[in-house]
Amino acid sequence: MADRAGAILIASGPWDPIPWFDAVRAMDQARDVFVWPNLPEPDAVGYLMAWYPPAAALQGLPRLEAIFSLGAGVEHIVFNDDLPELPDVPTVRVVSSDLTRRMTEWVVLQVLLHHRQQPNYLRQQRDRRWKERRQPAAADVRVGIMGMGVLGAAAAHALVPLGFQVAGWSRRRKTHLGVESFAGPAEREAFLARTDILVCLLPLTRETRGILSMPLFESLARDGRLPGPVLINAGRGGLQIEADIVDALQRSVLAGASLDVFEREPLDSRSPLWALDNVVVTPHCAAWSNPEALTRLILDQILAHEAGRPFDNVIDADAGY
Ligand code: NDP
Ligand code: OXD
Repeated sequence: MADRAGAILIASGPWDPIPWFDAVRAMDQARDVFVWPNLPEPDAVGYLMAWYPPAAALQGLPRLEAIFSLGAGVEHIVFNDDLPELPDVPTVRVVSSDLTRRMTEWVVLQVLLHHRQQPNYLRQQRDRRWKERRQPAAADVRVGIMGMGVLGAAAAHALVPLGFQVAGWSRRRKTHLGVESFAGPAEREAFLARTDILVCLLPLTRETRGILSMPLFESLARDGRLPGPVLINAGRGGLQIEADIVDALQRSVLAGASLDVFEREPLDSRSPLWALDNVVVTPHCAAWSNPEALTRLILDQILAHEAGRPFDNVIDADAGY
């Protein structure tokens, strides 16, 4: 490590940096690790571990070699107006079986919850009311996943064996067993028109911002076996227009929603979403970034890079994900 700047700087924005610091320390005692803003040797920093990093943390790092996002999403780095021009180094995102399994759990939970009409049964239970509802088979319900990357594909592979008709929409066509693939803007309407439960696992980019809006909700299938279309979003809050979601739920354009992400987080206590029937609100916890699991991956990548191998999971800066 003598001729290279091998130290790590952790700039974890709103997240507590200590579990990340402790994880690096436990796994690599030889490496210097600093926690922003405590940076005695900027010249020594080769790697930045970042989550909503403050602007100053990206400046004055002359020997930086890579930025590691502490989550799968990277819009907090690439589309963050508060940041200066990014250093010309690779930005690496999280691809981790730990994070992927957590997201799969959340998606399957929300799909089943709406499919089995659990919000209605919970309301009935509160009212001590015994009423069986007509229950379609999973085989009669069409799930559509927007974003068929690491997380979307894993969710699709978990939903297929449950019997759902699963399709995915992405920029490029995919070949996943049992999953119909729709690609690009030209096939978006056909994808929506066959979808009863829409799961959104898109990244937030210039193209996807605000995509979950009234015109899209109105394009979802109206001939399904459930009481109406359902929206499930764990991608990013910037993908959704919350006023449209509220309006769509109130006018039965949507029959239900599960939202893990919001235009502004934390969700304002005055938001009508908290109190709407058939809406499940979770606090951006669908897939927690586990410091031990993710630090192991980051350190493995750093060691591979220092041995002359390329980084994995480098984002495409032009596409923004
Ligand atoms: P990937 O980069 O692996 O996948 C992104 C997918 O979106 C790809 O299939 C890509 O298409 C598709 N896509 C991107 N832009 C478009 C577009 N304009 N039109 C159609 N499809 C598009 O990301 P991940 O699966 O790892 O993560 C997805 C997102 O999930 C993250 O960016 C993050 O925002 C969110 N997330 C949320 C968490 C939470 O706790 N709520 C936790 C972790 C992630 P193609 O395959 O053709 O490139
Ligand atoms: C992520 C997140 O992007 O936690 O990983 O939102």
